[in-house]
Amino acid sequence: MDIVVIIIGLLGTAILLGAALFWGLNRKRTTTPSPIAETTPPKLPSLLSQRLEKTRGSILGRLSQFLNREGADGLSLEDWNQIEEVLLEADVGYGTTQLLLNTAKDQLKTHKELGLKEVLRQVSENLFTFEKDGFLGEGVDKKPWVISVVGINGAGKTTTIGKLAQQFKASGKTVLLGAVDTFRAGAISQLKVWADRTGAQFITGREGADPGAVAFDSVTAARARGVDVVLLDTAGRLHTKSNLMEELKKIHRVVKKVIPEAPHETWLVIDGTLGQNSVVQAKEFQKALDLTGIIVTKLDGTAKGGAILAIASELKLPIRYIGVGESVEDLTPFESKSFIDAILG
Ligand SMILES: Nc1nc2c(ncn2[C@@H]2O[C@H](COP(=O)(O)OP(=O)(O)OP(=O)(O)O)[C@@H](O)[C@H]2O)c(=O)[nH]1
Ligand SMILES: [Mg+2]
Repeated sequence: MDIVVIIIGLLGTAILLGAALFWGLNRKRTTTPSPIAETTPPKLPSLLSQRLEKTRGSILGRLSQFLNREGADGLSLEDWNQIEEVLLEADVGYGTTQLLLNTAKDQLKTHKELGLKEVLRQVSENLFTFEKDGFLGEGVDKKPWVISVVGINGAGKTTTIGKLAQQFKASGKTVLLGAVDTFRAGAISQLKVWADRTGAQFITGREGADPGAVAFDSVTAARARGVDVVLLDTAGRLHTKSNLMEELKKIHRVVKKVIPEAPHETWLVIDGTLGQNSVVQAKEFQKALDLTGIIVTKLDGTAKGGAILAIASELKLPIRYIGVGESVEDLTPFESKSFIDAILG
């Protein structure tokens, strides 16, 4: 009997305590909202700004004291020299820096109400106006749409192809990856991993097989199977090795035997950490091949992202995508406005 009374007593106490706790918590939540919930959350920099943090630091971080100055009188000769130094150190390149600064000075003279930031933003954006930004989905009406991906060793070609395959698949396209790099040990299996991961079809030859033959087989198979997009992963090569550049031309000639207007796109992948040095290489590729676009990778780990301005203005080619990390989603169609916003704030 005593035990029953004790148990009932304990249960009663527990219920009362529980109710009090519940009421207390609820009251706290409903009647006294926390000050954090009432204030607007701090504005986070966009994901792109975060990924471009180092370049942002090297440009915005060092230019911020000048960016709000208005009109030509707002900046002294010494200021302009400092601005020039910042742009050169951010790998914008000598010619492009002069072009930007001269145009900016002219603009500030005629538009006294404008600040340096707006002017730099406008003149930078004008460097990118020769063709539509980005690529995904655009023009892919020919089947198969053949994209040849070229560039120096380690630029990020194979990884970029994997990311592209994922994005094309996600937009409902069928994809075939052609492992034309039969030269480097491990290159075929590296691409095969991406094919398996993304569910793309895969064509290759033996290690050391003729790259032209693999390109031929890839495009022929894609046409026979009604595949939407073919991505050809070519072997990395130095722009100075003329025999290897000839090999690329040969690959393209062979592809034309199957589809005369292919490759529809030839994208040069540039390692963004090389900064200004990449412009010379890119020009050599441009001399040898009909490049239709540029992809700049590894912008997440470098302060040299300003080189994109030099690449765009000197090569006069559209930047199709930028790589801002190693995982599949870290390839984004290039959009000049967002890029400039991300580095100029
Ligand atoms: N951080 C970062 N790393 C990248 C990016 N793109 C590629 N990488 C890395 O760069 C390295 C080289 O990439 P690959 O795709 O093998 O380069 P590749 O041009 O195919 O190289 P080769 O076939 O030897 O000519 C790998 O470790 C990639 O993970 C990027 O946007 N950001
Ligand atoms: Mg590769």
